[in-house]
Amino acid sequence: MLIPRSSSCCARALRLSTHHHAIAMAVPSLLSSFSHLFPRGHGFKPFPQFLSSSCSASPFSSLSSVPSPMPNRRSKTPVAAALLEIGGVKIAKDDVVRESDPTNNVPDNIFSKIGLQLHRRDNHPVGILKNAIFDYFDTNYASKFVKFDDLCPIVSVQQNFDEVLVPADHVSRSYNDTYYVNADTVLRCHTSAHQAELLREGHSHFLVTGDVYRRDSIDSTHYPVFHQMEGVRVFSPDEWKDSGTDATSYAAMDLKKCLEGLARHLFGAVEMRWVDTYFPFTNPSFELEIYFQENWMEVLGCGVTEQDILTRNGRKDSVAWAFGLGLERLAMVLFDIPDIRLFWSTDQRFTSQFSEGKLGVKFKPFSKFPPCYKDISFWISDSFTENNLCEVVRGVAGDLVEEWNVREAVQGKLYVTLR
Ligand code: FA5
Ligand code: MG
Repeated sequence: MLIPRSSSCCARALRLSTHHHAIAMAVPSLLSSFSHLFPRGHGFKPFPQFLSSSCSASPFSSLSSVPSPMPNRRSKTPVAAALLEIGGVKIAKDDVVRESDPTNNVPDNIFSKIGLQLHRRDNHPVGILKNAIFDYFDTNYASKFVKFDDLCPIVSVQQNFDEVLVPADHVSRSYNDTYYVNADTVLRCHTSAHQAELLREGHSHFLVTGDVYRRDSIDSTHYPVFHQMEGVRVFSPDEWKDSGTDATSYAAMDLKKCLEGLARHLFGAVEMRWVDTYFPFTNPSFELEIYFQENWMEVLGCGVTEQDILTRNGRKDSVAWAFGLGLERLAMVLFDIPDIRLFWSTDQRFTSQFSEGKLGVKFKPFSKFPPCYKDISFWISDSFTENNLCEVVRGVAGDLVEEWNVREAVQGKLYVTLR
């Protein structure tokens, strides 16, 4: 099934003038802000027709096709700030979350994550990891890789899918898998959305880091908002012509060498394996898996860029490789963080464990209950035993008291801390 497109700017203007007086003034400036996103001929065509679809969430490596329609569902969670600015683009909440618009499936709880940009916080595990990866590339490639980490996550369907050759019926395009702002505009579901425009701008070595959005399964390694780093390296014919191998094999070998080096730089000795896979934008394509908590965990996808992408973007005689790293997944291995949801914690017991440039830190688990410390002191008799008092505490608070520490016992007085 194709997701239909038609431009209905008029219908949108009408809707705004009849139902949304309050935001009508803000919309022209928002639209002109969005127009910066499509500077090279990507027309911004707001609010075409919508058809939703259903199926279990699938990654890009899936070959299955777009499934059949299902109704739009959204959760009711706290509302975020109404106006954001990312990479110079102003984003109004009313234009990203519109319950009454059938072409829009972005819920409040997803909007509330836009602009948080964990990857730009030097004290956050995702930011610490990003900087460590930058160090690797700067050291090994003489700072040749240009870095982008503030590109707006609201992109056109063309950028997110068409320009990286995602087939029209690919499941990742469905409303079931992707957050649509309108039928032509999405919250990027991978940083590959920026590949083509950066190639067109003439970049040959670049890294794009950003937040990406997917309707996906619920478990400790999946979250609907996570962070990816895209890497692209373009080779000119001079670079492989004396290698004794063909361009594709040359690029594939270089890619694996680069990523294995990165894994060693980050983790030292770690068990990893390459798995052959499929992506619409690379051939051959691979995934790297790392052994973590008694399971193989997929941490990145990569491959040799499809020639068509290079040709369409002014690199006809070149060959290139590209990768997309899942930053949370790598950070989970690096810092021993058992659950991807922890990255969003603002609890001091989480945030205080990490600091800029510190890679060797291992996460120390803490209670899932909010902190609540009680300092208590008692007069005690000679027959006192700690276990007697523990029985009393257990009798009153059950399992809510997780730890009991005697701070001091002097002259018939006992000082304890309960947590
Ligand atoms: C992609 O997104 C491709 N764009 C990667 C790529 C780029 C391939 C360039 C080739 C060339 P995939 O859907 O497999 O591929 O996601 C890449 C990584 O993101 C995964 O390996 C995983 O580490 C991470 N990831 C995917 N889904 C989630 C999720 N829901 N939560 C957290 N991390 C995720
Ligand atoms: Mg994958």
